[in-house]
Amino acid sequence: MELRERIGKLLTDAGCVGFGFTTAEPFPEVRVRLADAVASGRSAGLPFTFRDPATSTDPGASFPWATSLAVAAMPYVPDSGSPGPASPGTARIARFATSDHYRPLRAALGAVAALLVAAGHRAEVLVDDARLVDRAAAVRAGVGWAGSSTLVLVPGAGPWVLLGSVVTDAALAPTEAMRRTCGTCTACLPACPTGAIIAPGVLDARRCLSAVLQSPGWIPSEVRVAVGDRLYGCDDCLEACPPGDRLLAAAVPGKGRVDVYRLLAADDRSLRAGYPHFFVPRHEGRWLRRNALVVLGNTGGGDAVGVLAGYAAHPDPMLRGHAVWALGRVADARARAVLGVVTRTDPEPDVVAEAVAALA
Ligand code: B12
Ligand code: SF4
Ligand code: SF4
Repeated sequence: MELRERIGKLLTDAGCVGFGFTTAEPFPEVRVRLADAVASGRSAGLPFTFRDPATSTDPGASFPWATSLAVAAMPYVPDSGSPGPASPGTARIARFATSDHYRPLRAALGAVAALLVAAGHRAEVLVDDARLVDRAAAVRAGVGWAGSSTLVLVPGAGPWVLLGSVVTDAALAPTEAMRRTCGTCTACLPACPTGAIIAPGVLDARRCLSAVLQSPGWIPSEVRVAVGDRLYGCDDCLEACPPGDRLLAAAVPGKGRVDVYRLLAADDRSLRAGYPHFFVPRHEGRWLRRNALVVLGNTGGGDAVGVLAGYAAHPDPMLRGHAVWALGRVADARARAVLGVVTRTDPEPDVVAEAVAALA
């Protein structure tokens, strides 16, 4: 069997729904897109591929021996399950993060790399790595097409796939890019709760809830209500995407919903152990607590006042600020009493400003 066929068989047997090959030549159009996103602020200060577009769009910059890329798409739905209907005091996790869904993809690509090495070649696995824009490789290798949501859509699975590559010095004949497009569909644009998809194929990450919930700092007040009951990630533009409907329908509800009260009572070590695959700065639990406080403000009602009042006295001013905002969302005399105390006693001007705004 030819090397390409053996790679394809390995990936298909491992559960990949798409694979293809492309050269390791640079992606000049994508480099321009990245630079444009950084210059306009649309990259929201995210590091990853944005930090050094010249490197992330040129496999040869990191791997001077690179000749080809073998690219694969692994579905994570229906395994991910679905969070099911919202219920007070709970938060949902986007399907890509209900467990470490990258693991089977990494394992499949690891097997491909091992095959290439055994055949006398060099090979390295790249998944969610700053040295390659995964979607650009997938589009050029014909694994899927670039959707208006910016996600790569794969026939049969739609957007519900994770992408990765093996970079190698083996000469693997390229597969053709897909001719398919989104056609007349534009469903993801209005489905986005914050209007982050500002034009087909253009995302403003400053407004994308997926970016907001994994970034450091205070959650911008203008998107806190839109956070709704999301703890981590956002699936709205994927759920709206018709090519993913069949897979989504097979995802059983009941996975990916978290008890917010339990999360807010947990110590740092339990939070790190409970969500080891979440990408939040330095794996600090405070970012998950911040997100949980916003969820409680959006969904908790009067039952949340006790926990929110406790957090309004937390030593971390960032958490106090979000607790105070959440108290303002609870139409309750006890919440207003706590807010009054905060306006008079909190040493942090930002927290006091939140309390004043919450009372207004
Ligand atoms: C930064 C990042 C984010 C940021 C910014 C996302 C963005 N749209 O740019 C944030 C935090 C918002 C994010 C969110 C999500 N992400 Co993310 N993220 C990344 C990361 C690390 C880099 C993406 C990047 O470089 N973007 C810059 C722009 C320029 O490129 P792009 O959108 O990725 O790709 C497009 C362009 O290259 C363009 N293009 C390619 N060739 C050409 C040629 C021409 C001529 C033109 C005009 C354009 C063009 O088409 C591509 C597809 O639309 C990648 C991993 C990686 N190393 O690549 C994962 C990745 C993109 N994320 C992924 C996932 C799963 C998500 C979420 C679904 C998670 C969630 N449920 O919350 C959301 C989806 C939000 C959305 N609508 O995109 C998957 C996407 C899988 C897929 N099917 O597409 C990736 C590939 C991780 C992985 N290895 O699987 N993500
Ligand atoms: S992930 Fe959510 S916030 Fe981000 S573009 Fe998609 S729908 Fe909008
Ligand atoms: S919702 Fe429609 S327009 Fe958006 S990515 Fe999916 S198919 Fe394309």
